[in-house]
Amino acid sequence: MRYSALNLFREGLTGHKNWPHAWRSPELKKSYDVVIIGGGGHGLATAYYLAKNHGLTNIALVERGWLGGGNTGRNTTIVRSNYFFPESAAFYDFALKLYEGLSTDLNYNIMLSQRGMLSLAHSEHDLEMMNRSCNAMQLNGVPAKMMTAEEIGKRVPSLDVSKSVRYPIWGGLMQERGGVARHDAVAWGYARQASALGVDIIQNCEVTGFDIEGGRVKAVKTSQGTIHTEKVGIAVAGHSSVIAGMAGFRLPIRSYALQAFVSEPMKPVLDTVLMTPATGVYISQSDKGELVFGAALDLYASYAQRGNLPVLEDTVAGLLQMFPNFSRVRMLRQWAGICDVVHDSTAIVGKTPVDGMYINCGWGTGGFKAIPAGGYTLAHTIAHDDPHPLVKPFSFERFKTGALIDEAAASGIAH
Ligand code: FAD
Ligand code: PYC
Repeated sequence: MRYSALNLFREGLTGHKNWPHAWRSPELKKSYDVVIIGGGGHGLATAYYLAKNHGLTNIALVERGWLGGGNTGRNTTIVRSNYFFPESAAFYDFALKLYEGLSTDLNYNIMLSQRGMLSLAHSEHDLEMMNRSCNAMQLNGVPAKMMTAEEIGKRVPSLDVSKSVRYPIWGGLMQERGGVARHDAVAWGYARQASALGVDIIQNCEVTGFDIEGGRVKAVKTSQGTIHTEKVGIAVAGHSSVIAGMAGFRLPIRSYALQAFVSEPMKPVLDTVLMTPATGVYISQSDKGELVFGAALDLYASYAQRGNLPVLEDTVAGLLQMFPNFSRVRMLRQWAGICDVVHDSTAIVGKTPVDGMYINCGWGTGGFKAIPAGGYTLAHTIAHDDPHPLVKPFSFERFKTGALIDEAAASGIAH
């Protein structure tokens, strides 16, 4: 089908009856070379790079709900690589570079908007820490700059930069390449290309267990039947401990709800992504004009994917400290996703204690920005049975050796 203006108009009038499906919906086969669990961004990207970079196409991707229905479709779409340690900087900047070429690579517009990511300092201490982060980023080859309060006031005129507010602004750390990307498009773009390369995407297919013999995975049990395979990639975000439990190992993870909110749409008022450690609030404005914002994790571990009222109240209070003129804006909706948090705020990507089983998890509140690199490196790890160099430091082994990478400050959200 050609995407001419006339065709778009005709399809709009006829209920999209001739609209081509973006990906196939095949029957599940009895065996595959690789099974990927989880149809979020990380699982879909893994399947895509396995097919594209490693020539493995006899793959099933199984998703218990619908593609992107987990955190990939629930996040606030911020992409950035302003991390502190060299290992994280290398990984997240690789992710951002892949994002920069992703619309072309997937031939699908992911609406990447590099409008700048600005973290605000509200005390001398914040400013010193941000100076350190800025220096670290530059040393790691990631462009960044510090901004004064005056420069910030000019860049974000709607922000209250006066000295009389509860959290006066002392300056900020800017990554100009940071920004936002359309989250659904990332999932759909990877799905479309993975499917075109031969990956079988199976929705409404829940993994319920594994057959493991002599320490090696032999089959995945699902709500649609057993799939025989020697290689399994796990990318299930908020339910990693549940799947690990089915395979007989434990992860150093606690799972919390993280909420987000959108306002009614408004005319353009904010063209930079802002994050403020003092209140934990972050905010951007979507292309539709909605304010998209959120703050800290809920305070207690839970799998209840809805969030609670006290965090909502704190978030709105923090937002109004920054933007008193938003006080009459109406909130449109609220939602939550479950985030798997590791105590050093760094993900786990690599081999598991079960041979042939590989995992990508523990992104906490910040794995959307990681999707292209998470998929790329997990695909390499599965194809070679050897961790990609970028994720060697993110291995499961680090909890034995003690080589933790504490990125709590860079996570932006209180962890
Ligand atoms: P998901 O997209 O959650 O995919 C995992 C999939 O696994 C799900 O679809 C689920 O249904 C499936 N699954 C689970 N169990 C099974 C099973 N037994 N069988 C089959 N399938 C199963 N990150 C950022 O970088 N920037 C942000 O601005 C940002 N904002 C966020 C805001 C909120 C409110 C939340 C909740 C998260 C935010 N994040 C952000 C984090 C980010 O969304 C996640 O880290 C990322 O989307 C994880 O992707 P994923 O593919 O691993 O997981
Ligand atoms: O990692 O940038 C991030 C983020 C913003 C909101 C939630 N996570």
